[in-house]
Amino acid sequence: MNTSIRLIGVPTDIGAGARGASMGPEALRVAGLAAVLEAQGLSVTDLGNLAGPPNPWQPPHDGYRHIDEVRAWNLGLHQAVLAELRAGHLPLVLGGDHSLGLGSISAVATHCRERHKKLRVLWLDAHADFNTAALTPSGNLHGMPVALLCGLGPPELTGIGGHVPAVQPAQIRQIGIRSVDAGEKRLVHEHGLEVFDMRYIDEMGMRHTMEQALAGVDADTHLHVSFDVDFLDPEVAPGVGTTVRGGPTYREAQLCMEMIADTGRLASLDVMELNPALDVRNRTAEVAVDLIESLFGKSTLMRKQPPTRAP
Ligand code: HAR
Ligand code: MN
Ligand code: MN
Ligand code: MN
Repeated sequence: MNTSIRLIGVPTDIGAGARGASMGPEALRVAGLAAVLEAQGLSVTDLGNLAGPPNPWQPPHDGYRHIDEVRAWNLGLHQAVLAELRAGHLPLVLGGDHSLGLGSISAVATHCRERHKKLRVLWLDAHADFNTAALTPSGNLHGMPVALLCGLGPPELTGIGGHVPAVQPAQIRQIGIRSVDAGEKRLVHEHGLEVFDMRYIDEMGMRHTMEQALAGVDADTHLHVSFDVDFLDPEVAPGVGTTVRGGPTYREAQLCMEMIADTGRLASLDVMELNPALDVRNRTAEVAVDLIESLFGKSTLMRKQPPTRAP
């Protein structure tokens, strides 16, 4: 795995339905993110925060809230992530709300096209984030980045990386999903998105889920993880704007991260939707840092191989 990590803070809640994710980057720093990764032998450079427009807190226009501001933040993030990838680093984006997945992942997709790498995106979230202007109940763009990446939406957003669509549904696996709007459900089905929802995880277990989600990841694969902190059960992670009951436990989430780490292919990461204004003594930020530690290979024992099941 690439051991040169670059932290990119993106302090905005421009696409969210609650204010406060703009404080996410600092909360992750306060929870000790850089030190925890350095203790694992990784090299960490904190590039500080990107700048962008303030949140004007407007109602939707033509189905979208703050489309110009969302574009501005995502253009800046796209350029920052692409520059780090081209320079050989592993960008770790500190969000910020999940509308920023657009800028981050469109940059990763561009990099993969330049390097002739396969792309696999793991979207860890309670939500499918596959809404359009016609379907959204809120106009909040953090409910739309996956659709935008797949080319569904206005050109000023879908075209941010210059290639439309930025990614194909077949490159994406969604995990932990348990809140999908009625019209969004139909669109997810039409586009053949592969979704490991909570029902799947309950029935099959996290281990089998991750084996399926990671199937086909090989030495030529760039693995991107987009970690929406509301993926986690709200009992574990209350500090997010849109909690949904019935998410993965702390331990299920750890296994998810450990199995991603085992591939050795993690090449870029988003940590999104952490909202310190809604958190309890920075507990959610600390949980997120624990999980990121596992994602970068922290393990209890020096195992040569993962434990195997009895035949
Ligand atoms: N589906 C709802 C909407 O579009 C809620 C989306 C909430 N999204 C996030 N990110 N918090 O996953 O308004
Ligand atoms: Mn999300
Ligand atoms: Mn979510
Ligand atoms: Mn790469």
